[in-house]
Amino acid sequence: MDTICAIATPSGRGGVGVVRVSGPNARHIAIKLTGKEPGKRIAHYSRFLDDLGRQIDEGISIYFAQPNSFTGEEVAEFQCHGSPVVLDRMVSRIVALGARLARPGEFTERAYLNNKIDLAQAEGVADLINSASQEAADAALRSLTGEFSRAIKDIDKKTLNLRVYLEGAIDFSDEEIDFLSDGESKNRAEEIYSLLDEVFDQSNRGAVLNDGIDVVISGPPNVGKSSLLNALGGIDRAIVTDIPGTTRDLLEMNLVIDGLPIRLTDTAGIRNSEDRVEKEGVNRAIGAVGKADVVLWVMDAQRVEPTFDIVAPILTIWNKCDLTGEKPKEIDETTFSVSAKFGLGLDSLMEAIKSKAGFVSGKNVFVGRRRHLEALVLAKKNTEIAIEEITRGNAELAAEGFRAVQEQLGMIVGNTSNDELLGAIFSSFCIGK
Ligand SMILES: Nc1nc2c(ncn2[C@@H]2O[C@H](COP(=O)(O)OP(=O)(O)O)[C@@H](O)[C@H]2O)c(=O)[nH]1
Ligand SMILES: [Mg+2]
Repeated sequence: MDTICAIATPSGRGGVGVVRVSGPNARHIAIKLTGKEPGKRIAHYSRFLDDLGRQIDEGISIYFAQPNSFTGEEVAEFQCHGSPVVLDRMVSRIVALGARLARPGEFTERAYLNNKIDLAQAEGVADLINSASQEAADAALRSLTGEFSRAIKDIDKKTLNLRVYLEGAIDFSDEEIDFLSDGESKNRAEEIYSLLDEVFDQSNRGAVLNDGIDVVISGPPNVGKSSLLNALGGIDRAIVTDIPGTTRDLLEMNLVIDGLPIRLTDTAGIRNSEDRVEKEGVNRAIGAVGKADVVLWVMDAQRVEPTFDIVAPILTIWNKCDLTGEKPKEIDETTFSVSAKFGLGLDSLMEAIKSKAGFVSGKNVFVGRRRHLEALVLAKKNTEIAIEEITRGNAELAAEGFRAVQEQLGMIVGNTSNDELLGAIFSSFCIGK
């Protein structure tokens, strides 16, 4: 391992800027840069010096001796004034003293390679940095601190124990003992399945929390789609007129509701039009509807409106209830009577949007990454197969199924991983982490 360095604070000016160094040269670099021997884990007030002994800046330096650092290597951190010029000079000096610039996520990658954290925890670091809401941050923290990994490892251990038990059945198959018919293995296998199911559910909820959802407002012209966007977003963003065909382009707005990031898109009203611009707008609207997590199909409550074939989960909204005398309300689980203009009936609509997208707020949500969910789905599938084999009395095939389960669980925490996967995970980090 060579020595890496990076500016760990965001680019631009700030009160403080931090430069991080990790690797075998870190201590040597700290001595050359500050002119002093660093104590371990002590904050030193230091002058930072260039190669001719001229001062670059003054600030705090901290040195962590191996293995008691984030990366598990020698680490030095220099807290300077948050000037891009100062930080650049610091980095140039450190590179001249024998470090190279770190790749994105390389500090965390080293922490993983040095067994300081497992892969799911490393992902938690990135997810915490990227989290857009309190709930997403809490979920990421559960991964970072190892709560998610512990849940996975607990299932892994139970799976291993059951495998051992089943192998016993294979070894003693000539004798009278009938391991598989006493129900013990099946009970244990079913417990594993339900634990997997629970973690999957917790992770799935976290995935929604992290990625957010795409909500697209669609419907015929002039029904109040743009008014609904403005009402849900709480600002006058889209142009509202009584002229059909006002909205042409897709108009996006980002909201966070109860911690759930929502991308709300207003679209052109769907109708046959000779106008080339409007036609293009309608095409884009249909494209957006095709990619939505939830479609809000808006109609004018004063009229009988045409329906439209949509594959995505859809909520039907009868708007302008103020004009019909109808009360704003939830007509059924997927149909709502609202007034966008007067902001009536929108709370229950918002709740429905969240549940339609599969979002349930609550505790114990894990940040679920796509790859975690995929691994858990496969693990569940293999458990099902193994349970079937137990029922058929095939201890050997059941054990084989649980071996596959363990492999999937190992992928999540990184016991079994490959360079390509690691590359994909760590390259999405920011530099300096
Ligand atoms: N009375 C009433 N008028 C509304 C309501 N929502 C929209 N409108 C009016 O309907 C017209 C079309 O609204 P707009 O939001 O531009 O519809 P869009 O073409 O579907 O985007 C405008 O004159 C709005 O003021 C509502 O809830 N009540
Ligand atoms: Mg509009």
